[in-house]
Amino acid sequence: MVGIRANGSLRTLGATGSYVCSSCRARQARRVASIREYSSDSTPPNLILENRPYPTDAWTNVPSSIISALPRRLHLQPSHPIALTRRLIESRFPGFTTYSSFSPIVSVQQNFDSLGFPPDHPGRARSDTYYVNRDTVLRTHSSAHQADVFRADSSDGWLVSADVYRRDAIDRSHYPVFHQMEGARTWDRRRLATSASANGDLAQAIWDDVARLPTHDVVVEDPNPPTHPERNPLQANYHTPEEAEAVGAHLKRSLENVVVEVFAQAKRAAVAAGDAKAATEEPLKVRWVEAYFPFTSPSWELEVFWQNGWLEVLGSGVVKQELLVEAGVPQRVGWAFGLGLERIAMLLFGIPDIRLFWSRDPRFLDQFKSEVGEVGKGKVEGEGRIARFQPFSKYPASPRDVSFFLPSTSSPAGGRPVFHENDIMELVRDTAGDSVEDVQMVDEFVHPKTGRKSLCYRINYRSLERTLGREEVNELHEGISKKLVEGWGVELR
Ligand code: FA5
Ligand code: MG
Repeated sequence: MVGIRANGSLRTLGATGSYVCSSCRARQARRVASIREYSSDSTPPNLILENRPYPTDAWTNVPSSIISALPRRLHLQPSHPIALTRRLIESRFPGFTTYSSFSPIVSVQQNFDSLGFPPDHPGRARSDTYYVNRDTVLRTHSSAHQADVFRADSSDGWLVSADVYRRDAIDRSHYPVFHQMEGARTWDRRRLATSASANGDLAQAIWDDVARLPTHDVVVEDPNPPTHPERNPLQANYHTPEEAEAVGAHLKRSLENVVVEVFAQAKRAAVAAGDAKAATEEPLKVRWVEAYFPFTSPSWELEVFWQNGWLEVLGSGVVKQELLVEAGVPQRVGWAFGLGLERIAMLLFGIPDIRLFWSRDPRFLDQFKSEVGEVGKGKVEGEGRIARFQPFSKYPASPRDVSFFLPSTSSPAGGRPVFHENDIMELVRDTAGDSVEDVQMVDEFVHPKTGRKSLCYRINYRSLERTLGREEVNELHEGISKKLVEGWGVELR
């Protein structure tokens, strides 16, 4: 599915219904068709997840590497950069109720249906989502909890932090497990009607709250109208244009304040680490772009200029009123956002590679521990600290190519799953784990005589923790090649 971005570029719809970034788009364009033969004997009758058995079926596609990541919950580990980032953002939303221990195993209803994803939405595809079975998935976003929290929680503001799972590429900013924070702020029309302030005028009451938010002096690029009839429509059955505009203004100021604070702290940490360049760095650049999500309208994404490019940090919008009606709170009106904690943590700590968050190496983890005192021989760990990441070493890279012909049958016959680039990513991840820095397609052609498709992927082996031996890399690479042949029926070239 393709859409037009505010800046005119084309975008495709991604796993959570948002439009995806240009690098993601390039990867998606490389979808190639072939048939995957699922050997039923390789899937056990049950998957044990979080100590509970889940029956498997033809939809099951959760590999062991993902199952072993389930207990990690980096957002809850004391002094882990993801947890420190969570706490820093939470501190920008005083009075909000916080949740951070909802199970990542959710129903298809929670992850997709409750948010209004149409049945044929590409985000539901098995190439993008980990299915435990037909009805159960590993949540692909923290929005999976929106409806439940709106139903159960009567507070005006709440935040949900969560580990989320997506079949995705392998590179420095993508990992199949990452962490999101969801947030929402709503206003209760009924309560407003009986309160003296703003004379029951919802838009005015929201503007009064905007005036109470802290201000900042960062210039934000925001050429977008409050709503747009085609690109970003008003929910005209439910909201007046004035109400939608006020909600959008409150949303934008609240989230700009988060990013401004993150950058202020990042700069402080860099200066403290003796990074003279940081002190004179060009000012923070931030912009809002129009977006699309099935569960908000109008919708926007916030991007930050970082390392020579625009980095998308969050998606957001005015909550679809149908969702609030369905959740039993039709009187509430407001905004929601979903933010990538790794993306923010990479900015905050200067962490260059997303795999580092998964490291158990004390040379990484100890950098963010605060030592508040000493008891006996050992140090007592405090709440952690925002410190500039100091790389401990850059080990050499070992690139290896794998070239192969896909099987000649190329139509997804019999309802079997279609081969997708994410399948190679997962095979590499499952075989070589975090010893792979990135995987890129370097060549693709169709044989003029046989019509068969050939692909070549470059797998860049590089550990974050040590130098990999030549033999070791060869062994990993042979393992991957072998699994491509056995699992997918490809012919190596
Ligand atoms: C969503 O996930 C929506 N649920 C966000 C939302 C919530 C919109 C509430 C409206 C209301 P998206 O797929 O764009 O949207 O992801 C949100 C953020 O998660 C991104 O901006 C990015 O910061 C982060 N993110 C997405 N994919 C990855 C990934 N593979 N690795 C690391 N971070 C990611
Ligand atoms: Mg997005």
